[in-house]
Amino acid sequence: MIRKRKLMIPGVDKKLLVKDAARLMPDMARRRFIAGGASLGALTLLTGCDVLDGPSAENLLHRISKFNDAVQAAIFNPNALAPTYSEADITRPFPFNAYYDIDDAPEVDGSAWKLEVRGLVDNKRSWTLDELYQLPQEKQITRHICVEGWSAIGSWTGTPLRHFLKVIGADTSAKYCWFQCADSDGYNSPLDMQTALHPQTIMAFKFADKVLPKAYGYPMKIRVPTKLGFKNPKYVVSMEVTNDYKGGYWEDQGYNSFSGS
Ligand SMILES: Nc1nc2c(c(=O)[nH]1)N[C@H]1C(S)=C(S)[C@@H](COP(=O)(O)O)O[C@H]1N2
Ligand SMILES: [Mo]
Repeated sequence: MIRKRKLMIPGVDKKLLVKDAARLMPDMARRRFIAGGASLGALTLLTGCDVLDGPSAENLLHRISKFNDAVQAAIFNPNALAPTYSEADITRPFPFNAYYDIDDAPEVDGSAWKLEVRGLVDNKRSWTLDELYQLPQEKQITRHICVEGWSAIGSWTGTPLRHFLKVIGADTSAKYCWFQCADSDGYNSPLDMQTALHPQTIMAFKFADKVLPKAYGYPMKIRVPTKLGFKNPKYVVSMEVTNDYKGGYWEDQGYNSFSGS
């Protein structure tokens, strides 16, 4: 039974919602939810419901109460595809988010920028933006989900990371791709290799069909629709293929590195 309670903004008790949701889950889903950090964002990933409004918070608990074996199989399949949307679903304006204000976002000079490639790869040379633009690109319209529980649908275009990993001769039996960003106080994030090889994980160069704007990570953002927003590094300057867990900006502050499906 779902207890009726006034949920979400205003007067939302996030902790209670997360607890209620976990209580309703079958064991397997609960384990995955906890492995993913048991956040509002993880709830959004699991259910597809945007948590930060009243009706959908109730809808979310209702959906969880109906989780069955098929849903569980999907949740536990690391190759499951994130849902895709139409142009009409795109959130406008798309939110900016970082640990600083938009005015303090890194100003990257695209003509001088190079993507450094390090670690367990055959070819460690750096890549200019023009060289990267020659690689095949795909467009996706997917939902970006922040760990705090907000989400927004956006359109990103870029090169599947698995294609790039092949081109550079990466050892895909390694555990992580670790990304470093241009932010002045640093930002980095490790991505598990299985997710790096996921067909929807892309090196995004465009947002809404235009060159990725400064706000959203110019010149390159790793777009990972199966993971929470903080696992989507913007302003990427280097990638290291490695077996070492090197931590990440939010991961080091207690956010779960798994944070996704
Ligand atoms: N370099 C860098 N990447 C980052 C962040 C950041 O502060 N710096 N914030 C992360 C978080 S928490 C979110 S929700 C998304 C926000 O992306 P957006 O500004 O395109 O909405 O970027 C992620 N990637
Ligand atoms: Mo986020």
